[in-house]
Amino acid sequence: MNIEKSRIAIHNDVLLATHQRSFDYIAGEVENAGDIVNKLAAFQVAIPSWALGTGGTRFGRFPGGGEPRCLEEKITDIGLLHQLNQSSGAISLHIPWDIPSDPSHIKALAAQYGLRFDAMNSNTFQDQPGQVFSYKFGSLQHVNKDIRKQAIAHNIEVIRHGIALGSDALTVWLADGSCFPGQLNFRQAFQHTLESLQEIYAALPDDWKIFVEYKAAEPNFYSTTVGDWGQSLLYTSKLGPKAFTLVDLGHHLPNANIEQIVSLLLMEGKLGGFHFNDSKYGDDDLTVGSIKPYQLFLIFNELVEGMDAKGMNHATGLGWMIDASHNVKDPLEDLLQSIEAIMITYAQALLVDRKKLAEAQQNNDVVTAQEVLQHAFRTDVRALVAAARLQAGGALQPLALYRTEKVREQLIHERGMKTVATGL
Ligand code: PSV
Ligand code: MN
Ligand code: MN
Repeated sequence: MNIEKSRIAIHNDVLLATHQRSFDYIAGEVENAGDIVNKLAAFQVAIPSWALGTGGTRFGRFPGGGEPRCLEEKITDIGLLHQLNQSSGAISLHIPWDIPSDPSHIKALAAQYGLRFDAMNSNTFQDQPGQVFSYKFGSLQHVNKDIRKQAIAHNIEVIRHGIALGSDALTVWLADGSCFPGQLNFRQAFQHTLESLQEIYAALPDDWKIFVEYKAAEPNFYSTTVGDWGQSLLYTSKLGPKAFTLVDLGHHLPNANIEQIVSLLLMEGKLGGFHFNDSKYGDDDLTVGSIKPYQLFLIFNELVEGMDAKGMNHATGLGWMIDASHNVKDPLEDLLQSIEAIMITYAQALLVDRKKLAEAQQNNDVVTAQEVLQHAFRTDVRALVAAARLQAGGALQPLALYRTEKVREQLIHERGMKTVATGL
């Protein structure tokens, strides 16, 4: 299915006068509104193929119907999001959940929707049917060399799928670790993992990157072999210039200062990208900006400052991805909310008066420094974000149009009520 351009135009016409009033107000308040709108229009966030269905929890799952049943339908769903907001122009696949049987057909379908293939994700945290060895006690860290070899081969296969689709990055998230003290020799687990990653790194094409994602805990609850940014940075530094650390916002111990981590990784040229989500307790994978919007703003503040200092292009300099799961919301509505939150926060970070902040820092004027940040954070930038969508051909209010067009109802009509999205 499609959301016709004419439907978007009718929707925008109805809202245009109100939008223009809000836009004129904010454009009069901030410097370079046009520049900010252009930056927002260029900023694209990849949608994970596994976030299109209802995730559920280990206690149960309550599917909402009309979920994509195959890779083609996942691409369609992301295409619909992109038609609505013009900010979701990429898809991140997980192998083997999304093995493309015919890569050129899949590539052509994605291109029809204006989508490109972002980082490919490998999976050595589950056993697959027909797999020779089990990952119960880890994959790249495993004490058994044959099991490590199997996991290495899988990652190389994922790179091959990615090459066929035009991707240029591999994200490795490992569940490897231990559940009880004494189970693992930490140094041996690290060395095995490093050697395995080195073999995968050797198989990367010249223009590819590898992202090493860290996570404090879960499914292992005593130790994780890539447990924090320090460990990830050790691996990526030892691997070489094509290796970067990936920050998933939900993968930290409580109260971690993520913005400081981001700032230092960026300074070292080792920040690869993000998995955006939000959380209150652990790796909750909630809607971006739904719990700690100020933290997200402080992260974007470091990103804008750090990327500008290095002359990096905001849109293309890092990998921007969402990693979320939906238990009680329509996944597509939830993703629209996440993208909106990212765009709003990025716009607010662009508003920070850098000169004034630097002066306040130089003078140890703590109060002014806080005022500068909070002034930007408290500015209502929604009209700037909407203007960027309008400029790019999207809808002024994507969520409202999604509902009035009855997209979910149409998907249920096409695919049925009892669908189970492939993946988690
Ligand atoms: C692990 O919690 C993670 O954040 C990794 O990115 C996985 O690939 C993803 O979730 C999907 O389960
Ligand atoms: Mn993640
Ligand atoms: Mn996660």
